[in-house]
Amino acid sequence: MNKAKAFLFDLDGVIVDTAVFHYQAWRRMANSLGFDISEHFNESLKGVSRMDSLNLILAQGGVTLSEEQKLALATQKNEWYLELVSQMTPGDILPGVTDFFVQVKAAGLKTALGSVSKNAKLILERIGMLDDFDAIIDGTKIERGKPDPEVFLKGAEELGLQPADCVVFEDAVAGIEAARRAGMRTVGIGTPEILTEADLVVPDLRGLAVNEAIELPFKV
Ligand code: B16
Ligand code: MG
Repeated sequence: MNKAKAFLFDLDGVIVDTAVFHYQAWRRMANSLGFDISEHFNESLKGVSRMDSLNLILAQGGVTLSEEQKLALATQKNEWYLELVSQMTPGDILPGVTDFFVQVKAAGLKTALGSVSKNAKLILERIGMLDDFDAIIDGTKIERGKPDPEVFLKGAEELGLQPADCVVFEDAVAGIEAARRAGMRTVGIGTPEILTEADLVVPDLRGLAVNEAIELPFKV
């Protein structure tokens, strides 16, 4: 097995927990339409693009709208979301991330961000990590959301590396599938019961040794 030359990181759920803010903003929108969404349902929105998320939520509430109305709702949700994100600070970086990045840089690995969020750069700026990535692939650079592999394939391409050189860190089922379809090894952040397809699953980056991820084999 190739030793990895680069680590590709999802943003939401791996570097920061913006899922709670997405949930609050989507919930506010659903409530304004007369229904509610559960925390459990919110799990299925992780890693899913803004418009795809909106369609799933409207289907959940049994609401049919025109494309124009949908765009207006997505814009409103994003404004509510940005109000929450604007209050983020470096204190919102998830446990273990900062130390892990120190080790990753010391090992000479390249890093890329692979997020479908159009707000990814703004969030990285808020938490002081904008300069920590050699490549940033976000929702403004891709046409297809996860589980399509585009976001991670573009990451490898911008780094000038092959998929076999890359290990992806992901918290979402759709993200693990995207990475696997890109031909990359995966570290799931969460629980093995949910991230069943990941090559290795850890609860967070605290206890993970960089060398273990560099030499990670595909799960058999
Ligand atoms: P935005 P990731 C994803 O980020 C989120 O997990 C998902 O819930 C969100 O709908 C999507 O970004 C789009 O975000 O509305 O900010 O463009 O997990 O790929 O980092
Ligand atoms: Mg995520």
